[in-house]
Amino acid sequence: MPPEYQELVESATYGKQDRGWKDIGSSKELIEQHSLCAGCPESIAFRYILASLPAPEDTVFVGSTGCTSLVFPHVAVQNIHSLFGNQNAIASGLKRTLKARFPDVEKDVVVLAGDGATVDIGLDMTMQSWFRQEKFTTICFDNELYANTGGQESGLMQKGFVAKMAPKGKNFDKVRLAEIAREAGCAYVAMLTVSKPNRVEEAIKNAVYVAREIGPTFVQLYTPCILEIGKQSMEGLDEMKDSETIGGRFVQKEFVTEEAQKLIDSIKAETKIRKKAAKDAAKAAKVG
Ligand SMILES: Cc1ncc(C[n+]2csc(CCOP(=O)(O)OP(=O)(O)O)c2C)c(N)n1
Ligand code: SF4
Ligand SMILES: [Mg+2]
Repeated sequence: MPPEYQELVESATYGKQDRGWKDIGSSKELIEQHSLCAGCPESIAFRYILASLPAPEDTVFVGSTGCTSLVFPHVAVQNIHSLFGNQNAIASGLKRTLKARFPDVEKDVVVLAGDGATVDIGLDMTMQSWFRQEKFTTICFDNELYANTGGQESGLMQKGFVAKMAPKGKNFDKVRLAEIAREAGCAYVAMLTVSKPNRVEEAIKNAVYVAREIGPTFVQLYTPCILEIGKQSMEGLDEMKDSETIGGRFVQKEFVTEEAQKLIDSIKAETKIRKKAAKDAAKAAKVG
């Protein structure tokens, strides 16, 4: 294994229960020489997600063509690249197969794809997996256009926006995907930007735990394409912060079923007890 990958495996991604966004300053989940544009918010979104997975060793990502897929060769988590738009169909088969093949191990399947793949070309596959109540998490990196192919209009693009390959401007509203996910049967839905890592961690953990026990979950993350909206590499964070203020299109939203909320509360309580016990044990070992 190349040394860069060894570092990812040994120092970051694997085998660290209760790892989270606070740990990313001391280790890395993503090789520095990744192929996203400098300052692209997708890179930090990837780091937060990878640091938040409850069991990265037993997680398989399913990706789709687009800027998101450029990152998968640079992370240390198993992943499958699917034909554009087919990601939720592939994930459905994969989750069922893993369940049959490893009945005693919890294997998490997480789809990670762009808005074009999730909403436009793949909407049928996305929604059918929710209707069937497939037990995996779908994450959409929403950059409000087709970035990888030069800026075509997407259903998640905001009304009136003029992109390089959509010169007349979008003439209908941004599709309300979080509401569609709720109505199509997702037990946990979150929509937010990646400006606040603690919120991203919470949404990812909740989504993965709920998908294990209850049913499909969906997380929509605003990861602006700085290149296509004409921002500099340092301006992604400000763009996300502006979009999440009151009245903005990315004000944080969460839809949680009663059953999912009960599960989330019980996992939080267990985690608190486990962390306190670990802290007490570390203190006792120091004194001893
Ligand atoms: C079957 C198929 N259709 C179309 C394409 C061309 N294609 C590649 S990336 C892309 C757009 C990706 O947009 P999105 O899913 O929003 O991801 P982003 O690049 O914005 O992260 C398209 C249409 C393809 N590779 N395969
Ligand atoms: S084109 Fe846009 S979304 Fe793709 S890597 Fe560059 S900034 Fe990120
Ligand atoms: Mg996109």
